[in-house]
Amino acid sequence: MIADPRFAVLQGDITRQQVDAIVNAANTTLLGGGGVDGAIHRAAGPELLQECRTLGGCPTGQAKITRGYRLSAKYVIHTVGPVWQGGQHGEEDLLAQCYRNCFRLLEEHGLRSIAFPAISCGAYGFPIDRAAAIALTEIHNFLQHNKNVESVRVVCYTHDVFEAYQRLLHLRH
Ligand code: AR6
Repeated sequence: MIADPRFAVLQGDITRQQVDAIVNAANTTLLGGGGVDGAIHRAAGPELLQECRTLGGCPTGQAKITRGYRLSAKYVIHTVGPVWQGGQHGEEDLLAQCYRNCFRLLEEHGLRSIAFPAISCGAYGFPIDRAAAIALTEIHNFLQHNKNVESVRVVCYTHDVFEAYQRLLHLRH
């Protein structure tokens, strides 16, 4: 499905990515947490939390942008994925909205490269295969309509997430 050379799935640490923006899987307070959120705040330094304090939180499915401070990435796009509650609470649509709102901010700021973690696939318990399918659909739709962006990456921290993406990519090819 995504045969676009601008797209890649890799295994690694998103804080090390040299892209215009990395995406943070945050919570509605935007004041930090565990998982990828904790890793991004540690790598960016305390100035990131200071800026986040000015944002007034973020509803689930929405996204807000800050600078990247000590990260290689110039910006952090903070989005809040849904907590998985069995699938009957709009979780799939909310997760799709996360990706769309991150891409909207990318375009609004004229940025050309972005790296996503597996939003909601850790503490928030979203089934990985379903989350990966949603991510791939949204990334595909975005790349179809946007020809200026140079790179969209999904950075998987764990092998199970990486394998889920690989399975889907093979199925969809
Ligand atoms: N680079 C890339 N991916 C990572 C990294 C990293 N350095 N560290 C973890 N992951 P999670 P969520 C993966 O729990 O499910 C936080 O406390 C991880 O293996 O970080 O959206 C927030 O403050 C998993 O595949 O985010 C919220 O309270 C994926 O990132 C809550 O967790 C997402 O796992 C959000 O939960």
